[in-house]
Amino acid sequence: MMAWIKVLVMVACLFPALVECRVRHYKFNVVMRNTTRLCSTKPIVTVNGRFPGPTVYAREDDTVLVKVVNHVKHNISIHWHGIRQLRTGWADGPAYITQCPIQPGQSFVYNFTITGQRGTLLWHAHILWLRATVYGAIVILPKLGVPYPFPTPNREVVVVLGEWWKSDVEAVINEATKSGLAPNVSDAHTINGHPGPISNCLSQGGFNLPVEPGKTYLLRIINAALNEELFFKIAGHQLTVVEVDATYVKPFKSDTILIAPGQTTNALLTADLGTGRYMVAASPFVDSPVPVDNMTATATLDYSGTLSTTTTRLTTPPPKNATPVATTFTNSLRSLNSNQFPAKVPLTVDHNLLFTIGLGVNPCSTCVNGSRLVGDINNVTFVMPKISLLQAHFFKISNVFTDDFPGNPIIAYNYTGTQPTNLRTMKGTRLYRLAYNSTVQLVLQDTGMIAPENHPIHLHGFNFFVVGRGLGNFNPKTDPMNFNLVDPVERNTVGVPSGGWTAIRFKADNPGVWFMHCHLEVHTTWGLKMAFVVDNGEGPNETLLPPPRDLPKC
Ligand SMILES: *[C@@H]1O[C@H](CO)[C@@H](O)[C@H](O)[C@H]1NC(C)=O
Ligand SMILES: *[C@@H]1O[C@H](CO)[C@@H](O)[C@H](O)[C@H]1NC(C)=O
Ligand SMILES: *[C@@H]1O[C@H](CO)[C@@H](O)[C@H](O)[C@H]1NC(C)=O
Ligand SMILES: *[C@@H]1O[C@H](CO)[C@@H](O)[C@H](O)[C@H]1NC(C)=O
Ligand SMILES: *[C@@H]1O[C@H](CO)[C@@H](O)[C@H](O)[C@H]1NC(C)=O
Ligand SMILES: *[C@@H]1O[C@H](CO)[C@@H](O)[C@H](O)[C@H]1NC(C)=O
Ligand SMILES: *[C@@H]1O[C@H](CO)[C@@H](O)[C@H](O)[C@H]1NC(C)=O
Ligand SMILES: *[C@@H]1O[C@H](CO)[C@@H](O)[C@H](O)[C@H]1NC(C)=O
Ligand SMILES: *[C@@H]1O[C@H](CO)[C@@H](O)[C@H](O)[C@H]1NC(C)=O
Ligand SMILES: *[C@@H]1O[C@H](CO)[C@@H](O)[C@H](O)[C@H]1NC(C)=O
Ligand SMILES: [Cu+2]
Repeated sequence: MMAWIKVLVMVACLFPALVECRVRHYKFNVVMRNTTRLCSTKPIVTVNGRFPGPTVYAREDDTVLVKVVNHVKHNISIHWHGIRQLRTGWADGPAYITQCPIQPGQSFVYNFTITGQRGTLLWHAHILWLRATVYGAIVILPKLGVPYPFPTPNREVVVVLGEWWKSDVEAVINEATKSGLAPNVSDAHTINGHPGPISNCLSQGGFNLPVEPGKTYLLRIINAALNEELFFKIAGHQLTVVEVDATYVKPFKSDTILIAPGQTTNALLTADLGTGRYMVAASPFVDSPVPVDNMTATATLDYSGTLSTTTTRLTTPPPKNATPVATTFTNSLRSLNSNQFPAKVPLTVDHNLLFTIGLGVNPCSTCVNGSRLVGDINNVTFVMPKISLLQAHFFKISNVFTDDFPGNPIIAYNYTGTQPTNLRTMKGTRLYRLAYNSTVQLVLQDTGMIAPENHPIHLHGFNFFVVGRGLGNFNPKTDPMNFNLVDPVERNTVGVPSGGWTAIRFKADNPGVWFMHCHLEVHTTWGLKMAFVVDNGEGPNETLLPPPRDLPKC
């Protein structure tokens, strides 16, 4: 009898709009599935055989328990991208940073509580390139009875953007790792798993979004692509942006949304055209001379009652190098900063950091050119450890990492000027140590090594405020005078402009080891990554919990 009641409660809890549940159970079976996209059949790694994977629904303050069972031959781990994981770093997910991978045949229960967050986030695999097909949405509803700070939509729709390779993605990155050159770009972008009808594969339908005239829809847009920032547009309609990375923003209208891998955007769409069929487009944004998949993914917005003979009204995506469109969107983002949702920007700074982010070239005798492309932060190309950094930190295991990550470039140079002749980097598993509650100002400075490029930098375990942004080299004397310390946007992933810089601030109020990396997977693979280690504060509420018993072993 009790067992049946437990099962009923668990099932009911999958419908959070109907019942209140403080604990939500999910089961993720990692399995292979054959699929046909772009008219080619291939097996892909999925969760529960679904692509994109299942949406995780929860309410603010809920505890989420996800049992991940690995039925495939790859090691796996899942990251709950943007979830703060207060004191529960063990459930964060990046392989060899906070846990050893879940090996074939094994399982692990991710156990975390959602505190002080509501909105849209995403989950994805955080090992190798498996997140190409292993991803899905996280929808965090406000506490029961608390309304959105914007008009309640009639319906909500998850829109996950992705990237598709005809080949096996692990073969793509393995080939590149062997040659030392850049990996092949993808063959298509996708909207909810579909490249859309306008592609060189006529048999494919696309994602269809049915709407009724006069109604309002909340689009929960997620960029789960591996390597490309995307523009998102709907023919004939404006979107009202109300939230990014699960933080509310001051609403603003835009016909184009810019979204980097790892970012999320909630936007209201009013179906105010009465009838017809309208093209939805996701296209790349790259404003540097690097190879890019230039395919546009399409879907259809379909008004009820539209005749089947009606042609779809098309939209023209911005050119892929449309920096002004991207900049206008980025500059429109402001925290809501209301009484209920204040922007708690740190006003004092304990650690004033400048990190250069970019690429380099190191010798490699077995590589095609005798050299290998690498990524680095402050000239350190990160070397992955053999056991997780969080375990090494918690159990005080030595010789896994050092805590001497340079807070500033060791050699200062004109970062965005003429390319230096020496493109070499050094290797290391170096972390930057922060005392609990210390405040950080971090300037992320793009370099022109190889090519200036827009890097979406993601910090685990924290939200940060984006207080400033500019082109060229950051000027520590004049640029801080223009910082926005009142209502800067709060997020977990920020695009550093090509040949420019972005300044962020955060408070180190979460003990543990927290990964920071470029969310272009190709750059992460190349070593554009590092981690912060945040010490415990005072008392149990400021102390990292002990590891769960089923934490995977290496
Ligand atoms: C996928 O298709 C191949 C070839 O048709 C088949 O051998 C394999 O069993 C299928 N795998 C799955 C998981 O369905
Ligand atoms: C989840 O973690 C909490 C501590 O944060 C613990 O009290 C609870 O027992 C855990 N639940 C499971 C099912 O492991
Ligand atoms: C990468 O692209 C090249 C050139 O198109 C092709 O020959 C190669 O097979 C591709 N590699 C993979 C793993 O798909
Ligand atoms: C897209 O890229 C391919 C290969 O790089 C190129 O041949 C093609 O001309 C490009 N198309 C557009 C519209 O830029
Ligand atoms: C490496 O080789 C490729 C093709 O062989 C060439 O296009 C490229 O310029 C070379 N890159 C470097 C950094 O030497
Ligand atoms: C850096 O180089 C650029 C391009 O050559 C130049 O315009 C700029 O003035 C230089 N900046 C500094 C601080 O030297
Ligand atoms: C980076 O490190 C390499 C290897 O130690 C060194 O040769 C190079 O000068 C360094 N470059 C910078 C910009 O610090
Ligand atoms: C951290 O800050 C909170 C207030 O924000 C304070 O209550 C707590 O004592 C501080 N802890 C430490 C270790 O400074
Ligand atoms: C720890 O946090 C809980 C929940 O926020 C609170 O009820 C409790 O008083 C705190 N304990 C201490 C020692 O600060
Ligand atoms: C899976 O992870 C374990 C533990 O780190 C490692 O020993 C093993 O080589 C990995 N397996 C594969 C196929 O990468
Ligand atoms: Cu990058």
